[in-house]
Amino acid sequence: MGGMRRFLALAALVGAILVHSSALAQVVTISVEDGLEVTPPAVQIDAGMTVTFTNDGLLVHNVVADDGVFESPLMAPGDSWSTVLDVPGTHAFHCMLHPGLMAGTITVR
Ligand SMILES: [Cu+2]
Repeated sequence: MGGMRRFLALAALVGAILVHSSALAQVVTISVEDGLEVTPPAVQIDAGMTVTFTNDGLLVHNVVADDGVFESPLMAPGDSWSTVLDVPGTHAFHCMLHPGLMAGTITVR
């Protein structure tokens, strides 16, 4: 009885770890910084993956897709914002506060 319960608890734990690690693999992080740059400037993802933008600078930034596929709120330093992208194509994006300076692309396969 006790052994079976332990086995089930262990199986649940292993399952939770597997689900967690596969979820992590579906996330791409893009760093937005005050050097008015985006790192990396171009990423490729599979449809349905999550893109997380982090503001690693000291100024407020945001990210807006030129084609309107996504638009983040303003991000204070240290903030991050995530979106799931499932529209295939290359989506250029920029920072509303620093147009022409901060830009990148996300290609969704
Ligand atoms: Cu900016």
